[in-house]
Amino acid sequence: MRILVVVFALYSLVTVAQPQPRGNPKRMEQRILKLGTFGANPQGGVSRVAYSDADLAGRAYVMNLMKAAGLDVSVDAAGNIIGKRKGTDPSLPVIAFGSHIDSVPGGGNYDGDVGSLGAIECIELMNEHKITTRHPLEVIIFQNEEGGLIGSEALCGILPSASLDLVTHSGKTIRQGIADIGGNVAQLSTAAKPKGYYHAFLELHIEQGGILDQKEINIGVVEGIVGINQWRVTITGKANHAGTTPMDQRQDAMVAAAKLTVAVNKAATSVAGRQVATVGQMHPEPGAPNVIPGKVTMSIEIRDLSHEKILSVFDAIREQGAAIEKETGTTITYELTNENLPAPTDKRIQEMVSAAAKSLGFSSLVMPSGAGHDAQDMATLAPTGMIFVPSKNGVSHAPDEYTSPEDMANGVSVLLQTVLNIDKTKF
Ligand code: HGY
Ligand code: MN
Ligand code: MN
Repeated sequence: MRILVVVFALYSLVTVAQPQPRGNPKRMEQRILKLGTFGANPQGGVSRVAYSDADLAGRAYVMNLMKAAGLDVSVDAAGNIIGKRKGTDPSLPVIAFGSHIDSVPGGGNYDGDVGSLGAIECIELMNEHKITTRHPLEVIIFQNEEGGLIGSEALCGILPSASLDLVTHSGKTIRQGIADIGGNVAQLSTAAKPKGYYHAFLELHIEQGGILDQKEINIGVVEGIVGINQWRVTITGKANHAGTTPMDQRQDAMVAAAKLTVAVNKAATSVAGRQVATVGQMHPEPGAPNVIPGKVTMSIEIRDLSHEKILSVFDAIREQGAAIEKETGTTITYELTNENLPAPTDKRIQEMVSAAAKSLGFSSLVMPSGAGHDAQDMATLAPTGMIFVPSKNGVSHAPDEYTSPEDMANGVSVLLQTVLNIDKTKF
């Protein structure tokens, strides 16, 4: 009898003391540098814009990693890459986690990539530690996140059909792009998942701001993701000779655009809150130094955790715009080209992420996301959580975007523990 007690005590000591699996910093670094070669820019960083050859090459690379990790890989009708791993109970809803690998033009090597490779790393750890889950798992690499969360919108059944004809940074329309990456626009609706299909969704992502880095905190527990509205603005004046047209007889679209840009900044800074507003694109026509621009197209983007705040800032801009039209003799029109609603994350998952970080010995901070993410679409389908890791000097969407191998691996360790905790939880 005594021997039995000793054996049992030893066994329980070993199982209880099992260290939690930890992300492999070397493997994460090796893979993110390899992924960074697809669309690499000479000045550093990447331009792996959606549907480009670099995007196709990057997708092939991550699909191979997913297959090698034993996932059953497919591309849905929207062009999202989905890697499935069986659970012990196939009747249970899916736990999904993932991110994107497309980048902005002149972007960095970590935005989206950490969460995509981190999801695959999570599966590698499960394989190495012979971990099985009750729920089936899906690793999702969403397509064209940077073009307006296109892949996750399609997967959530909320992609406006008008979006399909938007021309992307690759020069292709979204419709053409989806075809080129293996989707099938004619069957787009088959990519949409019903409520109840997912048990939960998690996204690991770089913070893209400087809070964690400055405060030297390991993990961000995202409480909510900002809404993003984007408009295409067309300003029409009158092209004329730059030399012979007196200053008081001009209808200069560029002057109107300049005044509107200042008005955008003023509308965002003149009220309290975290809202942000940006003019990122401006295109004067005909674009010759000796011709007064007769037309300017430009972008306006407004973000906030409150959709109402976004609309009120836009109203203030339009009011200013009306005065600018009168002052410059131009007309200004606004076309909404993208609207992603703000999304709070699930409180229970927030607590699980904080608990996982603590159990692994990491510091953590509950914080909002100023960047948009596929998770904000997934939050319309299932309880959703986001895990942030630090961005060096808070830089993102730029060549010197950087997150250390250790920070990437920490994020993976927290992702894995949270997935395993969700697997044991009935929401
Ligand atoms: O623009 C964003 O916020 C995200 O990086 N797509
Ligand atoms: Mn991103
Ligand atoms: Mn981005």
